[in-house]
Amino acid sequence: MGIIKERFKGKADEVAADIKDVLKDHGTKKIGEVQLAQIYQGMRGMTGLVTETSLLDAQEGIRFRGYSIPELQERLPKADGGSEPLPEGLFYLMLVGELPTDEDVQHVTSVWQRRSHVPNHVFATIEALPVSAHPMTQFVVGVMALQTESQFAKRYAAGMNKKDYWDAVFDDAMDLIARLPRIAAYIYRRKYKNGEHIQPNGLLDWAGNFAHMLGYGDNGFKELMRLYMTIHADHEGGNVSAHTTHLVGSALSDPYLSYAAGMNGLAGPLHGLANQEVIKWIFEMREELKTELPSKEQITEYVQKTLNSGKVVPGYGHAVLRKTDPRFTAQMEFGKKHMPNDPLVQTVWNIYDAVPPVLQSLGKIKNPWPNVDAHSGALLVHYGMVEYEFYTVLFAVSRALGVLASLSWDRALGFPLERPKSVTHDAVKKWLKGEDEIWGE
Ligand code: HAX
Repeated sequence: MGIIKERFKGKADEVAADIKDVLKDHGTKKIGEVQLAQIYQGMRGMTGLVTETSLLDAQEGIRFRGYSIPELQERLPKADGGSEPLPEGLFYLMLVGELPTDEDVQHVTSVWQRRSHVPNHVFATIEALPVSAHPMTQFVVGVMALQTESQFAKRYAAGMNKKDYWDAVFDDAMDLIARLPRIAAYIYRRKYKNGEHIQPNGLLDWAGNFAHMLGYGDNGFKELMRLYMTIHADHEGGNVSAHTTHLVGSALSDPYLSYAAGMNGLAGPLHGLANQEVIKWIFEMREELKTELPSKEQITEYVQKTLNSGKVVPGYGHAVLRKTDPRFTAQMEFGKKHMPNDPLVQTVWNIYDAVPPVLQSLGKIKNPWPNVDAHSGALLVHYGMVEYEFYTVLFAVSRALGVLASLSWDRALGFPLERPKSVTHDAVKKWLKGEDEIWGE
């Protein structure tokens, strides 16, 4: 067994034994109280899942195994000469629950390098799609084509013992993460760079090599990718992409099928696609106002117009967070350090000043503050990546780290099929009249 696999299994066995004890002593204890509105309104605030890799606090933002983003920026290993964390380190932390050493991170890098080969039929499958297909469509199709390589699916078909599910899921998770940058870069070069592909550089770290294959040799872009891949990786378990991956995996669909399902959810505009929508919205505003740097007054007016036409302001609001997203702040700090005078980046900051008071004045929005997607596009454009339809693919590559570490935990802890109860509106009304006592009491 590999070093990380062994450490992961050791930790998972400890937690599994503890869960058994906790359930034996406290299994009937009530956690929260479900209100009728919650089952109609997206289950907000309803605790319904256990996800080990990270925990979201509405005021403070995300913590990965207890560490905030600034703490990770300080404590996770960096590339030589770099100052942003290596996402390999975050993956190790989410998986094993402890901060990695430099050697641990080098080990993850080299395992992913070794496992990064993508078979030709995956590229041929992508090539069968029109080049005009959205990059997220091409990406998910590529992942589905790669499912032929699933060790879980093969071992299950051969009659695997349920005690070994975690082992096959772990191996699929490592293989898939290793291969995703190649698939994503292939789609980018196919769609936007005349199919001029760039071979991987085996000397680079996972995110650095991804930047290289995308065609961005600049050290600043490599650093941005390391930060980007770290901060987009996980946001506890209830968001659409994480929850979907977990749900589909609970049917023992293999990690390729589960991750692809999750990424179909990430491709929605209220979730990960918001990152392309933000930059599209800013470009349209600049075009309409005929200025590179709209004033705060102009932005305020444009926001009103967006709201009046029945659209959301992309990049603002959140289902759980009630403060500025620390992932936004981390990107703002990156912008201040590397490109403080970039007019697009300054526009993102002016929007940050202008939008919250307008959203607050509507009185119905629970969180008027920016989320992760409000900032990311402007940093990418600075380095020349203007093709905003591709942005959600970057998010998807990063999100693999969190959802696949979580899927490994799901199987190691032996979590069962997820199957909550649903009711009809009619049944609710009967229950309210006291005519139906079957559920809810
Ligand atoms: N602009 C306009 N209206 C907004 C809004 C925004 N940015 N955010 C929320 N609202 C509206 C909602 O549409 C809802 O309106 P109705 O009552 O008319 O339906 C009302 O305010 C209450 O919504 P809420 O309770 O504050 O927010 P939700 O938990 O329902 O939704 C969303 C959270 C993130 C979906 C929402 O804030 C939104 O649509 N934001 C814009 C899209 C976006 O940035 N998505 C990315 C979120 C982060 C993420 O997942 N990244 O991947």
